[in-house]
Amino acid sequence: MTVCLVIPPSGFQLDERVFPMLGVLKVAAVLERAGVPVRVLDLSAPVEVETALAAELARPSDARLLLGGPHVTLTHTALKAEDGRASRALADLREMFDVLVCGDGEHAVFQALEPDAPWLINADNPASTLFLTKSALAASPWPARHLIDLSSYHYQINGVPATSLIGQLGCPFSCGFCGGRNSASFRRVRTRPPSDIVAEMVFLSEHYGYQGFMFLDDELNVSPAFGELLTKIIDAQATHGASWHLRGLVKAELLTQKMADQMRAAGFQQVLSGFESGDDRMLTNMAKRTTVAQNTMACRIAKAAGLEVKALMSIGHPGESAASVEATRCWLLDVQPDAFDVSIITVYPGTPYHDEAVQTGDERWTYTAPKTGDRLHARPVRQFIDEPFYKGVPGAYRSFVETDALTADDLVAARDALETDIRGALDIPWPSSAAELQFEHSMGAR
Ligand code: B12
Ligand code: SF4
Repeated sequence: MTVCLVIPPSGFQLDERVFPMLGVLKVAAVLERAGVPVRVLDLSAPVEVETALAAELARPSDARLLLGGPHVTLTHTALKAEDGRASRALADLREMFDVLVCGDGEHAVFQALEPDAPWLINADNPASTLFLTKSALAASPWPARHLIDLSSYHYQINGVPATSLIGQLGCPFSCGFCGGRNSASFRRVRTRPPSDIVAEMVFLSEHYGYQGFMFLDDELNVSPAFGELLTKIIDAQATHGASWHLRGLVKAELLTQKMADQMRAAGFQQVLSGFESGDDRMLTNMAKRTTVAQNTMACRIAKAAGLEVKALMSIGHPGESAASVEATRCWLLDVQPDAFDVSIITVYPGTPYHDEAVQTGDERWTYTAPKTGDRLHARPVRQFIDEPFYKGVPGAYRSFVETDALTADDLVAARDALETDIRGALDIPWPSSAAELQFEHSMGAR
């Protein structure tokens, strides 16, 4: 039996070769380690899609089709607060695939390959042996990057060739727009041993020549082991005579001056943070557990350490209004980030905004913020039809949400105006390359 893992193309990204898909490559790595013949079909570059499809997707009729990854995990998680939408969404997936795998794929994939595999394998459950414990995560192989053409991926951090890696899984917070707050895989912090993370960085640097690393962890500083990781990164560079450029996300109110200074010493050039809004009521409504003042302080701390700040902002929260968007504009002008982006929230299954909403109309669900009673109305995203992207082709932005004060079109207009205004005022250029245009997003390449 040969397993072919497919990295799917994304409908809206013209150039996807920025960050390789680490989850698929992790699954490839465990299969390879177990001696299962495995190939990765990387359809993430449109230029190759047609040829690849023609050549490779003529799959044998008895081949089993598996689906794993965050979307199936989150759709399954949404069943916990079921009102009919989640089972319909899961049924749609079931219609297209033979086996759905929720949660960590490292052990679950072997069950999915058994001849009598059930249609759903749930590894997103800490009571299951399929859920990776911290030690199982530590023992799991690094992503099998050698199975793709890594040289065709192009990403730089301040001029040095860079690639991505994951140091830890999970975030304990419960922001209303964020997927997985009811899912152990997404919520429970599982940290790889700092020495293993650093060994992967050394390998990537020695084997592929990377000098830059983007940490795709949700929030680096929710882990108590972050300080130890930074120390080990500093030591590794001294040992190997290297000078790495790093980027990663931090939770604003947890950023201390000592931490920021240590991050800078470790080679961090920029921190990204989901400040989201310049309006305290919006921060309350989204359960961000931070305030505007704390966000401002985080920017000052980062800048004092010599770190650039990328502010990840979003609009379209419960109760969003022209006044709250204006507060966000004023806040950005006040803190003057080095880079920023503004997205409109999309309500996905597995987020509190989705799971805690009630139907209030034909194709309309309403989430009410518990503390203020402010409302957010969303229409369901049809995963295989809609393209709920944050920023793909410029000018093609759409909103799937509205508030009592702002319609979907108002939100799009407010977002576009906010971005144009702030870029102009702070002299922050628009992304120029195709890769930047397509990957500028809350985890953005820029
Ligand atoms: C990095 C990242 C990105 C990067 C991806 C870059 C890249 N190519 O890797 C970028 C910036 C491009 C991105 C974009 C988007 N993202 Co994003 N992203 C993430 C993030 C932070 C980490 C993903 C990751 O690498 N995880 C680590 C790997 C090891 O885990 P994994 O991928 O889940 O894989 C494991 C399992 O899922 C499983 N598995 C995965 N694939 C397979 C396949 C098989 C066959 C099997 C058996 C198992 C299996 O096994 C793996 C190992 O355990 C996640 C949040 C998170 N914590 O996961 C959000 C997340 C995946 N993103 C999300 C969203 C919403 C988006 C956007 C739609 C945002 C937008 N509106 O534009 C876009 C969509 C892009 C697209 N391709 O269509 C949501 C997904 C919601 C959903 N229902 O799918 C998440 C979960 C964030 C959240 N908490 O809400 N994202
Ligand atoms: S947005 Fe960030 S802080 Fe909030 S729950 Fe998601 S990962 Fe955690």
